[in-house]
Amino acid sequence: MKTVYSDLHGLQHAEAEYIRGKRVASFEMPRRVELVLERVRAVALGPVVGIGDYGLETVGKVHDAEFVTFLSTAWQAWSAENGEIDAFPNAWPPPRASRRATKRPGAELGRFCIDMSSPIMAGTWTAAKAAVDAAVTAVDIVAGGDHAAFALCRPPGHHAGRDYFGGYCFLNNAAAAAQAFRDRGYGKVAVLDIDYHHGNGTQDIFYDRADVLTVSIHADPQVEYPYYSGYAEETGEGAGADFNLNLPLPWGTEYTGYGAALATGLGRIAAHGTEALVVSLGVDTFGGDPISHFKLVSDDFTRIGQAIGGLSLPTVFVMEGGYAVEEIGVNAVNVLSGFKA
Ligand code: SP5
Ligand code: ZN
Repeated sequence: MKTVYSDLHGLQHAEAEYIRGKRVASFEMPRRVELVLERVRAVALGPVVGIGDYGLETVGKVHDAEFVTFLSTAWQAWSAENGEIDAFPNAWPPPRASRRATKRPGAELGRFCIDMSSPIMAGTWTAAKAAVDAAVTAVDIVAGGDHAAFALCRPPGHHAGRDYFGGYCFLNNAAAAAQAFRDRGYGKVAVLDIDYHHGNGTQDIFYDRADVLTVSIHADPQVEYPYYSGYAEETGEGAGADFNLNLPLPWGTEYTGYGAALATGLGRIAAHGTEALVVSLGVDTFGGDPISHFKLVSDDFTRIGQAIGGLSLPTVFVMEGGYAVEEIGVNAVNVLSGFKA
């Protein structure tokens, strides 16, 4: 399996985030994917290739134009006012407030940002765009005849919606991959999100569409980020009714419970008549993850990969979360090795 990688990801290197009132070192860091790359090489998973430049066409199909303009110019506006300091929102629009644009960068951040974990810095846009390009490059590798490919990208993407960013995510790499499959003639596409957190952004982007089925297995949002979505009753709307499946699981979930939910999700993907699959590959379901509460062990990731491989679908894996940095390489690559076996 080919791995798609660009070192432009390193331009996103947040110093800090805010968790429960505390300013702490960012859990999302460049070293995460560097260690996955090391593991890819150590097990000889396959060739490592660079990214193509796909411009803004696919991005524009999964994100609103106003949002894309904001994100690509946010640092320029913020740093002109505040200097070289990581950008966080300083206010959010309350319910029923005006959605109109303001003249202040900190207020503009509040219009598009959903949390205090995702600072914008000088290289954020370049890094986020390179991550999308990695995901779309992986789609082209599969469209070109490979059975599967791995987009080893960061910053992650699945919390980024049509017009918002957060949860360490700025542009939705997996959604761009799913859309790219559609644009290359795959009629029915599915996204399987196995990150510990609900893929709220991916759900948002495809919520009213039947051509891209979204399935997410994640921690119960009543107690876990992103809190305001990921519930089982969210099943899609309009043409997309019944094309979104959320499988929330309790804290403490081990492979017994996880594997059952995975089988349910894979069954739904098969029933969809899926022609191409995008996997949002988060490994923050690992028992040793510092911000999560599932109890998977490293061998469980191999079993997850085997189960996904059982679908025998053209598949693009897109890297998402996973913060047990020392084990992230083994865990992520176990999924890929299990898929191949
Ligand atoms: C891509 C991805 O995995 N994003 C995750 C963003 C999670 N941000 C909120 C983290 C909340 C941590 N909960 C407290 C744990 C403190 N030990
Ligand atoms: Zn996550």
